[in-house]
Amino acid sequence: MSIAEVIEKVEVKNPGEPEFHQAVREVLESLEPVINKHPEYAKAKILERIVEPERQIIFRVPWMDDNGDIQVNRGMRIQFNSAIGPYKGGLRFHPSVYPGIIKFLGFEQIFKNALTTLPMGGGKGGSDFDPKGKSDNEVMRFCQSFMSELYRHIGQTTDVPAGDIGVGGREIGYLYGQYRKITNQFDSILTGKAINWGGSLVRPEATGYGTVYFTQEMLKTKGDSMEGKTVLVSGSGNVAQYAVQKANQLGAKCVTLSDSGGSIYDPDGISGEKWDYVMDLKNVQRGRIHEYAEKYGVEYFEGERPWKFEADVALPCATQNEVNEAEAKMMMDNGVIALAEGANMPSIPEAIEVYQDAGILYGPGKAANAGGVATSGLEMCQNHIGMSWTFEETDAHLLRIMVSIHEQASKAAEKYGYPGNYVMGANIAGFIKVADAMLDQGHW
Ligand code: NDP
Ligand code: 2IT
Repeated sequence: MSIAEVIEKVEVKNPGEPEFHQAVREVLESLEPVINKHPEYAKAKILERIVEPERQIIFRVPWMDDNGDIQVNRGMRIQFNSAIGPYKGGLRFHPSVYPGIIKFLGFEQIFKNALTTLPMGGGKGGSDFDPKGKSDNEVMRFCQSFMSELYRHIGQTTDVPAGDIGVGGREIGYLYGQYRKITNQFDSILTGKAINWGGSLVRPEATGYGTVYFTQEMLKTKGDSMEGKTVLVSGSGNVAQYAVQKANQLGAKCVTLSDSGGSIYDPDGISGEKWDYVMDLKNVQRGRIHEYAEKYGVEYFEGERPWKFEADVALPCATQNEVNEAEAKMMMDNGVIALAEGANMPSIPEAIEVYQDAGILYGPGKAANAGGVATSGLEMCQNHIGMSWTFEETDAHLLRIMVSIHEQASKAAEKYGYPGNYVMGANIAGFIKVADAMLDQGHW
């Protein structure tokens, strides 16, 4: 089957799942030169196999709200590919979750995890549960019910979930508590755990830090750095928060944040006490970003995304398809020279074309945001050896891994005739590692 035929078959077999189609198309369209050079992949039907999840689990999650009413949500875990290690990838709790979203994320995760240099396969899960406006007790009861089914499908050498949108330290705690209650085991079955019960230092920071480390590596190829750069950041959750902190540490100035309500623009930069305020607002008060504008007297743009301001660097850190073609053009006109994706698939395909036509440094999510899952791999490693590393040791591993991902993507892009194209490079390097493992292990 040609690449176009495989894509078409995915569309027919997975109707109504545009995000999954988009992710498959983006990866497979990069692979033409690889498939031409390696007929053994076509012979072993690697493409046809890699687009089909190894296993998909969908389950009922009933829970009781604070009024005593029973609510019912849908839970799922898609175990996509375990050729190079146990399934690994986050859980997303958001009302938009349905199999098409989880498949797109699980598919991306296969190649991202391959780039981390660590032995992790790809998977993803979640629920259409909306944590917004729920009490801690409601979130706990939901997590307990979710884990009461999920526990039988995961394991430290089988599948190790973690956080994603709507799943942070609080949810991982409740999920882990229920796993222990059911199994009587202190297994390494989740990452993103708190530091006092098996978590790793730097895991909370890792995705945001890693995205900025990757940006720094891209800038280095032009003899440039983060120092003095003005940065647009979207989102105000885990990834955005620590992207801002690391950018500040490297001498840049972050001027925007957003949430699903709108964006704030603070031309003086979000640092020091203002950054502490965002951490408290989002992680403790669970408030909205417009409250920042009210507190610091800056502008709030309701219902708008933060891409219209002058800047050198852009870091989309909220969600999929949050940069459209017009916004991408606006960024190019406003001076953006580097864009790295903290979020998964935040740029629509037409936006990516705009970046590539303009020749900016563009780091796609599966390379730029791999620091989160990489540090999850470091957390598993520490759990397995029964030790914990210092912040400095773990951060040094993270930096080394991000440098390696940049190098793998650059080398693969160059080898296959697309120098400087990190989309081609990341897709090709990630794919080859998994495809070779699948070849080695026979056709199943
Ligand atoms: P959080 O839940 O901590 O934060 C998500 C942020 O994005 C919030 O500000 C949220 O606003 C905003 N957001 C979510 N959905 C939408 C939407 N549909 N429209 C507008 N804004 C939205 O999640 P994370 O920071 O963990 O995740 C952010 C992105 O990074 C996701 O794409 C995730 O897949 C990716 N990622 C996360 C990793 C991790 O380790 N956590 C690792 C690698 C990638 P609101 O509160 O209003 O919903
Ligand atoms: O998209 C991602 O890489 C994550 N949400 C992190 C997954 C993980 O297992 O740490």
